[in-house]
Amino acid sequence: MSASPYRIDLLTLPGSTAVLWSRLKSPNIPLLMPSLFISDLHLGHHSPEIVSGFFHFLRQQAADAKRLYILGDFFDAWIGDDDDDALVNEIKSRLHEYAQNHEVFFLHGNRDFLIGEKFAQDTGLTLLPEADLIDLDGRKALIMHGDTLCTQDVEYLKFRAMVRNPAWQQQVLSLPLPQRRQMAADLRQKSKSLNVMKAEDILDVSQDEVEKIMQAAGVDLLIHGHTHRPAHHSLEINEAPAERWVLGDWSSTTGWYLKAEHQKINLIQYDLKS
Ligand SMILES: [Mn+2]
Repeated sequence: MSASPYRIDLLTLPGSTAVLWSRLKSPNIPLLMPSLFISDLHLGHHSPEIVSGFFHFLRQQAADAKRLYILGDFFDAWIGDDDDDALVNEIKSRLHEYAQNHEVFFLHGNRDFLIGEKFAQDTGLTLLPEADLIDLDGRKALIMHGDTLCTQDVEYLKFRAMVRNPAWQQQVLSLPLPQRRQMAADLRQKSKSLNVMKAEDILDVSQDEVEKIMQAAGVDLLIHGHTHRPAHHSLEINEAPAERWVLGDWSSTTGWYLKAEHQKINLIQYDLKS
């Protein structure tokens, strides 16, 4: 990893140059190393451009990051950590390679909720709870996939309660792989009435739920994906300014990531081939 991209930023930071250079020399330089956030890549056999775009992202945009947070729906579907599919194995191996020099965190989306500890061990990433508090340059942020914020989608929340039940998961994961593959295919077919399976119809978050959860967590910063409505929203929590950042869903031509560094946050859309 080269530190050179950060040198120019020293000019804009407060404090003496000597202090900043000593920071650069230390092995742990959180202030100068960005954290990146992605979600909703929906990786799978149907999207070879996004898969290769993600590999490119790891080598380019994410090369100098300190931490990469994957906020769910990384895969379009997940049938169990024992899946021996060639594409799954390649994605795992690229993640593993990246995780040698970076910290990688993952929290579940509504499509890849069956990802488990074996996947985490195989790739070297850390599984996070479905909503987690993290420290961004001294600021507390709440991160989550975002599906639980869509409280008006009652049908989906019922489905979610079923599939997040450990007993249901255990039962499904004990089935032979070919049967699980078939189930995933059937589910996609049958679930077309469920909005969550149709990206274009995903409902937006409920503002009440956003405020409730931010108040409960005591944060003025929320980062999530899921809705495919990338944006920066300003709001008020406990009569103080707060913000909500929504990550973007990747397409065959476009990637999205959120970059937090130097106490600044930017949501970046870019051409997958750049
Ligand atoms: Mn989602």
